[in-house]
Amino acid sequence: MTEDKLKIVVFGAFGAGKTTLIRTLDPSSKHVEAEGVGGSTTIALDFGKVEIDGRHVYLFGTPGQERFEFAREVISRGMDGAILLADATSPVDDFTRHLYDSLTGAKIPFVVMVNKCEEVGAQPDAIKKHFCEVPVHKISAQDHRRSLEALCTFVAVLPPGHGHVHHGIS
Ligand SMILES: Nc1nc2c(ncn2[C@@H]2O[C@H](COP(=O)(O)OP(=O)(O)O)[C@@H](O)[C@H]2O)c(=O)[nH]1
Ligand SMILES: [Mg+2]
Repeated sequence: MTEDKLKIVVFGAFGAGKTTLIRTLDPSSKHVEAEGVGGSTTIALDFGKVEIDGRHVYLFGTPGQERFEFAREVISRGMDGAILLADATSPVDDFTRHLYDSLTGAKIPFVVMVNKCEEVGAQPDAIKKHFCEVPVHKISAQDHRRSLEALCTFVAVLPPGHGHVHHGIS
């Protein structure tokens, strides 16, 4: 098989809009939530697929709380690219900063998408200033056109995915 498969993982703090973005890009995406014993902790994952220029793009949404570091590590293994979502309606938090530093250090191709830009009072330019080393796209995850445009721009610069080279089992 010479199909080009890309694994892209969406990172971001709780509430940044990861689930919304993946659902907008793929309305039939899957959202899974699991509750811990006693209902104290909830872990949420998203999975969606989009085809862009004949390339199969698989989108994975990671848990957006710090304590789920292990789950993020497992989900992000073998990723071809990453999207970091930041919220334009609130200041950049330490966790988002931590994700940014980790992704920069990991040498994974990634972009920042500043979300909720259509909100009254959103300050996308102030947020953008925190992320100088990578491309930043201003989006609204509720807006299909803007979200897809940003994803397409990112995907266009990605080399063929690992799935192309290392075949998994199916
Ligand atoms: N105004 C606005 N709200 C958004 C946007 N994207 C997500 N939200 C809202 O932000 C909240 C958190 O979104 P969600 O996708 O669940 O975030 P997640 O925790 O990162 O998965 C929800 O109430 C969404 O409706 C957006 O582009 N604009
Ligand atoms: Mg979510």
